[in-house]
Amino acid sequence: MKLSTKILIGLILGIIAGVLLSSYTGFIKTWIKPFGDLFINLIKMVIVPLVLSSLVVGAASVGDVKKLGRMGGKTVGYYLITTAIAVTIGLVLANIIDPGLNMKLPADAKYAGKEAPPLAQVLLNIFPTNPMDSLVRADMLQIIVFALFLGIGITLVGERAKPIYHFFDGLAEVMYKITGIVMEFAPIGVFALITPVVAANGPKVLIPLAKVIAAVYIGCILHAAIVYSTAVKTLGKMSPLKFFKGFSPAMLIAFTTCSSSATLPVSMKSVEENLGVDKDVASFVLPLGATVNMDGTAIYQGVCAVFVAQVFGIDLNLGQQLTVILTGTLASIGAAGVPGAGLIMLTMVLQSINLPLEGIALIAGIDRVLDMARTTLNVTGDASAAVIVDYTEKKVVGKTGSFAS
Ligand code: DAS
Repeated sequence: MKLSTKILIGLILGIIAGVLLSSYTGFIKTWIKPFGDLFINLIKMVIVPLVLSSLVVGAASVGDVKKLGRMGGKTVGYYLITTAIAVTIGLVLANIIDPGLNMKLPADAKYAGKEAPPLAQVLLNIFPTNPMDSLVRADMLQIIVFALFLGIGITLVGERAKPIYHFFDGLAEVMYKITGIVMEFAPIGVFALITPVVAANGPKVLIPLAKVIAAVYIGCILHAAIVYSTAVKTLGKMSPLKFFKGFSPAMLIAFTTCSSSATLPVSMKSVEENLGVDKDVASFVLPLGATVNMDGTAIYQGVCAVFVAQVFGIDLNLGQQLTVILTGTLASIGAAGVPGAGLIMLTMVLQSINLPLEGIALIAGIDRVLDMARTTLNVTGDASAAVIVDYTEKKVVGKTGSFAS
């Protein structure tokens, strides 16, 4: 039986268990949830060495900085365009569904969470001052930047740096192998991750905010069905069915872990083994996407901005909605690939159009359910970029002969 089928069975059984055991939270907490935490810890264990080694090898084996620059330009350009479309879809849907109309904020609703860091600081922080510290803290953006410099440095030094290249090449292979072993545990891990979420988010929590949930889920499904299908078909020359089927294991892991970075090893394995994407493309596009490309989060920002405005009886004018598109895109770039990151970035979007942060307190209660959809879309957007960049790079190589390996 295929791994994705086993994971799907684990997901379905977990949902059923969550419904049946919803009043036995103590049992779930003691005997089920720990297996979910164990699974997340195991996949998190491989992220840093896997991303570092595969990116160093990716950057070094690209052979020349020109190709790296071209891949980077295509990747970032695609990410920005699809993210701006995503925020717009979120805004349009929310204006149609009106999730916050006639909803009153409970008097005790207070948002005491963290606020988003200023964007300039996020962009400056990308460059590490101490790469070892970045590795210890698993700061993915800093690790990516350091790995790119290291890979380019290996290329420029040439023969004498070959031992370093072979070390990272071997480490990448080992980490891929460990990822495969960990993934055998995925069906149990997914079961144990989804059961407590279903038990905690029963109808009593979800129904009052069903419109917000509907707007985010419909937005994510539309974005995947329209934008990604069109993009992989026209720009990546791949059938959308093959794309979604081949990437489904990673989508299921994203749905249950709510973490793009925890899903990264599975994303890389899925695009390489099921979609034929070259390793040096996957190890460049996916780690970058897992930290800066979050179309699901962008949709969520658009929907929630309108929701909070409606709860407070505030009409958003066109200027404010355009501001939401800009800040929603930037917020999704700044959000980390971890559970709940989008909720923190929402403070930036609301502040940009002077909406009260108290509105976030309402969303916080269902944020985990919204995070499942937005994280799944986030990682799927990264995979669509990998397919497109891989196809266009193969076209370029086809035209100009093989690159220096
Ligand atoms: N959970 C985040 C991710 O891993 C997205 C978010 O919180 O918006 O992609």
